[in-house]
Amino acid sequence: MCKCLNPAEHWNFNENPEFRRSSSQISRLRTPRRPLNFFADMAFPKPPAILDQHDLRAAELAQNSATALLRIYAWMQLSRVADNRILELFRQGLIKGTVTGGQGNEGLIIPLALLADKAIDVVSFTHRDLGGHLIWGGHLCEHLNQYFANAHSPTKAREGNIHHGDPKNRSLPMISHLGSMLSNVAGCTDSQRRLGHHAVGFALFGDGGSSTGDIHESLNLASLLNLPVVFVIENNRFAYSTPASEQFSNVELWQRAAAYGIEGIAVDGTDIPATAKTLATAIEKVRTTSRPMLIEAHVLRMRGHAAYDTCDYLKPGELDAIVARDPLPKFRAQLVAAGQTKVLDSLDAELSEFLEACVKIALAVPRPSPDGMEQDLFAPASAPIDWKPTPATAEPLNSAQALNLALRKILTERPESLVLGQDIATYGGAFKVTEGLYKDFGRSRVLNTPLAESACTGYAIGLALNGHRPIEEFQFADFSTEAVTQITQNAATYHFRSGAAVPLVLRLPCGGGLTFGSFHSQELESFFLSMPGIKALYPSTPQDAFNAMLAAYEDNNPVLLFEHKGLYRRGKRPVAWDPNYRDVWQPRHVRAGDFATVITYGEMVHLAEEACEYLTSEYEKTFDLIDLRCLSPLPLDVIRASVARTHRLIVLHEGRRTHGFGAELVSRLTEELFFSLEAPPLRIASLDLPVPFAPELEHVYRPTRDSIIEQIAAWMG
Ligand SMILES: Cc1ncc(C[n+]2csc(CCOP(=O)(O)OP(=O)(O)O)c2C)c(N)n1
Repeated sequence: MCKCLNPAEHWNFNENPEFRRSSSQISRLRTPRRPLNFFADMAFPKPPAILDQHDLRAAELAQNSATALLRIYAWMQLSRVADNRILELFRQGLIKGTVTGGQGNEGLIIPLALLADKAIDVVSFTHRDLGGHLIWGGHLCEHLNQYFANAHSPTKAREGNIHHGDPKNRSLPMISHLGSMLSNVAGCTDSQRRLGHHAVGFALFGDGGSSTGDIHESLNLASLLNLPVVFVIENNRFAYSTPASEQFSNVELWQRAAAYGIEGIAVDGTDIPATAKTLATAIEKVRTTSRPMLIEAHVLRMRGHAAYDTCDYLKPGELDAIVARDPLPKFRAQLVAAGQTKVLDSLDAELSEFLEACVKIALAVPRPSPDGMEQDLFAPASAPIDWKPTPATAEPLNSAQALNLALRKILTERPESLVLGQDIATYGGAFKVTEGLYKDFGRSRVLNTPLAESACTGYAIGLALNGHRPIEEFQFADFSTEAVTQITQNAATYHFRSGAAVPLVLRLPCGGGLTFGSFHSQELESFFLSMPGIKALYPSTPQDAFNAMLAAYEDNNPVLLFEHKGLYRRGKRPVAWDPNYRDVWQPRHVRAGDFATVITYGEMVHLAEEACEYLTSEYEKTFDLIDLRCLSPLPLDVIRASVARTHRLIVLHEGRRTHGFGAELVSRLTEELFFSLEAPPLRIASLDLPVPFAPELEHVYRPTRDSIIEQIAAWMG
């Protein structure tokens, strides 16, 4: 049974009629994406009739149905000849990059994909699973378009090899970082269950991938949250050139299941009928119990890791021994023995003819155009949310309370929302920002997570892909480095490479000045924002914190919400529903002046105000002080106008100087406004050091009111 969620509570969520209403809103909000079979009405060759069937029923297997076995064979054979042909086309230079074949893996992936309920289930195929992609949907021509990276490629030729999927139909495209997709499957499957679908997730990975931390985090999370995910290890005994003996100790991988409190089994992927029957039973069990399961599938890799791999590392005869165990001829021989020779011969011929016809068509598709690449980085704006105007709070609020109020508003008005993070439930979060939410919204909406930033972020990505809108709290921004792959490689690239939106808010309590030392004080904005595809807000007042939370929430992209810890309890202000809350994506003019433009954000806004006040009274110079508020996409218009007027630029931030956010701001503005500048720009930032602990040291490390005044005064000469 679930150790974390009370199932009844979990399902209340789905029984909420308001939520059902909002599920339809959810699908409307999802970014429209060209379905994989968009070109289906174009002149695609008609597949052999047997391929009209993409499903397999357990009952058919129990009866040893000849048609069911032939269906498995047909898809296996198509997958095999397609993989072989793709390799040939690569060698002819017609496919670029590389290709990783699934020859020897079909005995697992074909029955699995046929048994899955493609209307509701979730999957992320690996680089050995072309057969699975073919079964899940789309015409063979479209899959070939992906390999040819042509104008009709489902990834718009932005991803190669087998990095495509069909997120609209819950086939989540892989990124290269092995292990990363497991938690996405877990999240998307949970989303399906929350929407009332009896879905199962299929999370596939190799024996090499089984060593990654993400695998452990994801298995633990799925077990803890009672997520119906079938985790399948495609154990072909090699990870590139590394044999299993150098990957893990001499253990059966399926036995690791016990450590997660879940069932584990092994299947022999060269025995097709047995594998199919075992999978059918296992999938049904996971579907009905909602408990995850770990399956170790013993499969073969009958070629090198990828096209270029010559397998020199294998012992003499080793590859021959592997090829001799090829499941496909073995299975064919069983069908021949059952009297199917003629059917098989004509099927083989038909499949080859179909493949050649598809190759011909895909080869004729024009090369891709770079048009739209930059526009596609971010998902388009969502439809505006009809927030209920709420009266101003009776008492003024600090930033932590303002964020809490915004979260409460979101959870109240938006049933697709949920909040997750470490210690955020009964404890209310390390900084009490989520205080009281668990009590009022329950565990299905306000979810404590284990210490697993990567899998929890991946889980949130999966939820977001299916129309939920998770808000994840990192206990300290510093720990987001544990989730760098999920944030920067996975979530941030999703729309560009697949057209799917990932509406995700990542809350990052950041900044120093509180004697928290190196690993609880950092500013990570330039670290993350050097990667494309991430939006970021950094509010400096309680009202902006409230507005930023709503604005980030409704955005269709991953948004980092930087929350300076020093601001959580710095001063209270009235906070009210603000119909112009989206203005937080633009800078705020804090004070007007004409001597120089000062650009800053976060806690530094307050220090800058004090410094400007002092400098104005001492030097009789006025400063145009701008609170940037939005760090990505960078809103430069207001700043340009100010610098064009003042002719002097000062950038102030708490992050480190080298490769800091100021470097980007200064170079952008200097590139454009060089000839209107009357002085070299001034950058004020922290030292290029880890954040030191003792207050005396941290005082020197980061800008203070006095050090800001000193540096500006020196710069003024
Ligand atoms: C996290 C990560 N590290 C390294 C790589 C480079 N790499 C690509 S495939 C591969 C081997 C994977 O082996 P396995 O998981 O057993 O899958 P197989 O290729 O054998 O199907 C490696 C090391 C990667 N993709 N991801």
